[in-house]
Amino acid sequence: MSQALDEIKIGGLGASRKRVEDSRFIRGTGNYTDDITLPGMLHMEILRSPLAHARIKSIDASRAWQIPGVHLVLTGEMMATRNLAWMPTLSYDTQAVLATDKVRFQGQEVACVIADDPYIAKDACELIDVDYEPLPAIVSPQQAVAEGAPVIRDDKENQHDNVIYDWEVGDSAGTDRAFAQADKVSRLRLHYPRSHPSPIECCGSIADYNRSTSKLTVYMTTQAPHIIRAAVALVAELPEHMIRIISPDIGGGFGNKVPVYPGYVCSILASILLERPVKWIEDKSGNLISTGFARDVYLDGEMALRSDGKILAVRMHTDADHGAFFSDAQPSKFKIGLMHSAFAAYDIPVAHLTARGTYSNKAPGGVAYRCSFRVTEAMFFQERMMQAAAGDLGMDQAEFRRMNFVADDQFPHRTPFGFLTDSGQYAKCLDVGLKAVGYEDFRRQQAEARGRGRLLGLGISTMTEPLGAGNSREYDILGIKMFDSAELKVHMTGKAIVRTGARGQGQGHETTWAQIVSHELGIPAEDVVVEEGDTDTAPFGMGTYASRSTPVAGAAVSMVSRKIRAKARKLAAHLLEVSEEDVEWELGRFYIRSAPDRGVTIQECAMAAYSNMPDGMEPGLENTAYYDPPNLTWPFAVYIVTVEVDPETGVWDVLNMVAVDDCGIRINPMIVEGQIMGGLTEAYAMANMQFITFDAEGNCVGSNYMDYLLPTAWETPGFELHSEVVTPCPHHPIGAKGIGECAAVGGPAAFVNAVLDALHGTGVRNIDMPLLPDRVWEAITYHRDVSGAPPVLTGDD
Ligand code: MCN
Ligand code: CUN
Repeated sequence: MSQALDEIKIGGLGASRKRVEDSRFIRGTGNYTDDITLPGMLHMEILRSPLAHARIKSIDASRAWQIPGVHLVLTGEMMATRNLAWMPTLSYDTQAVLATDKVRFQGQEVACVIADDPYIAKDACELIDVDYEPLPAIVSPQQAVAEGAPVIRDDKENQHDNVIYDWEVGDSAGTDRAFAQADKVSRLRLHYPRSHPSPIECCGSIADYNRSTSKLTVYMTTQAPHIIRAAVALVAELPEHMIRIISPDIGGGFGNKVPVYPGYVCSILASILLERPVKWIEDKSGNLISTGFARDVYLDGEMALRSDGKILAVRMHTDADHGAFFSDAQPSKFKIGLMHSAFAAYDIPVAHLTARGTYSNKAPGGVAYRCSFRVTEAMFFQERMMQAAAGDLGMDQAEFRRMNFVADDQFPHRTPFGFLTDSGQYAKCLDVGLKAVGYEDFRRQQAEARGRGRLLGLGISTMTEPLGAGNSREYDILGIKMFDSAELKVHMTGKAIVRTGARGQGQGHETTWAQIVSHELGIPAEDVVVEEGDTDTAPFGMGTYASRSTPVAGAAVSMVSRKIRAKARKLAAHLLEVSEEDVEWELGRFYIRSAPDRGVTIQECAMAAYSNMPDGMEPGLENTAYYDPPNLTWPFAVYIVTVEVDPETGVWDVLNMVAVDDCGIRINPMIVEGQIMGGLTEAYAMANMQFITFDAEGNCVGSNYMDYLLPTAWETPGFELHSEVVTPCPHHPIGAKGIGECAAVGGPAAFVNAVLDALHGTGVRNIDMPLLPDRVWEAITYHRDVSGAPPVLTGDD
């Protein structure tokens, strides 16, 4: 206990330390990509396609070249001469850098102008004449596979239709057998609309090629700088040691800053050609129209049930709309990400999932927005299906979940799709949530209110998310194994610097990694500085997404600290003139077992590493650890929402929302709560207001914040967070599991389930997100399901 208290004092594990990075962010002294100005820097703007699908007959840039201040106009044709018109994606597909043959989505990059300032560049873009021959657009997976559909990717030799893959996982025959024995089969079909991470900062880069040193430095908004370095080395055929990627402060990523975008590539080529720094900063509509979409899947499935409520099997199918290029950033083995993490929390003997990915005339999508590779869609379907099945059985929602949960003593548990979950207390989380929301009481109120024509509803959602890819046996991106790293240097005065291969975008790594060092070594957290994002200084790592930082890089911070401690122990033995076996450790201090008063601090050991090391010992106190996790971490959460729906208008208000998150040991409880609140806010936005849709010509609706709504503090409901359930991760060095995405993953179904619960008895089984008032009203008024994306209204409507 006293160690725990001491540890809180020095800002170690469990301390709600204030975020150290915030002192610069809230003073306006952060250093974002757009804050950086280099001598002689030029500015790049991108000309984007106004059409979703069209053949390019010609591009005439002569008028643009004539504008004073224009240095370069890049077109696909010029890129092609350097073999850069196309680039490989992270999913073994190709993506046009600048269009040559056709444009395949509205907003696609067609040309770039590099000029003295961004305004000249923008003006010059408008003088580029592109002659397009419009082609019919495909905006859904259904259209993509229809007879006679135009082939979008006719650039690919063996591509004769719009299907990217047909993929399956699970046990098809076993699932069929289980369905044959079912007392009841419950079915559900739904659509998870296309959404966008929309971080405050858009994407951008400053490429700076120096001819005299042959060094290319790129400042850019990337969540994974080392991956970008490798990609640039391989695609542009530049020597890797001459490439330095620096990811400065990032104004939110949420997955938007994982992929490689044409703008990055063009700014790099422009800088090489012009031998001057070239800055590209995307504008808001460029960001919303062309980068990093998520979701856009149809999910279909059925559940085989025994009449007592036991789930016997699940069958799922998904149609995923990937847009014009298959550019998902995800582990290579899995075509539809980790969609097959569905139903991991439930004890279901057998399941089968089929997935079909198709091209469409939409911007490339499939980025996992705040989601460990399609887990959001998986959990949404799972929890909507659970609600539908409980309803079909006439069973209580909570009871149906509880009876099917994997029990605490069933771990390690093989999920129906083959993952191995290792820990959790699912029923306990549910109980805490039900108690907090006052379940029985609410059900009484609900019945009573109904008598008076008021519609109250309660929705439950649970989620368990596979966080922390690798292990390297199963997880790789383009063949690069997924693991991570940390380097720790303890200076002679006992102050330290830790660097990792991760790259925070607002998650608080600068605060929490120091806390891990503090926990392992007893060095006060304020004496540890954290640095990430510079490939010349940080050890190799796969970056920050899929909430993998704590499970992997965070674990590496622990492991490297332990290596330092092992060396410090030798130094302590030397200073205390005893053998190493006689030395004991307590937080921040080694002492002699038989004489506990005689000891040396970790700071004294650090000084000795530079001034008084034993004969033969290598000087210094520095080390690096690469960490390849034995398994993913499996956090669990229960989210419960209560709502009131106005039958006259379809408007629904959240009365209460309770979140019970078990992410194992919390390094910094305050940061964890911040992550949960942020995720719940995004979940609320998805359920309530957000969608990006396309008209029949492929025009994107949602390319500005009038159409794509972000929730403000005004709309966002309050959240009641519970932290009393803690199941340490059995294989993580400090027992932590990831948390960054959980609430965004599990949250949406809780809201939707609550609204549908309020409509109980009307026969309405599904309303697809977003639950806009007119859609809810339509369901109530006409007693019917409301499916698909909201229609696009045109001027004629
Ligand atoms: N943490 C903790 N105890 C735990 C788990 C985590 O104290 N048991 C802390 C971590 O130390 C870290 C934070 O919580 O400071 C999030 O940790 P983790 O769950 O490991 O997630 P990552 O750091 O890998 O962050 C990625 C995740 C993802 S994938 C998206 S998307 C997302 C998210 O984080 N993007 C964000 N949260 C975001 N928060 C902000 N402010 N901005 C973004 O762009
Ligand atoms: Cu999944 S969005 Mo986050 O992984 O960067």
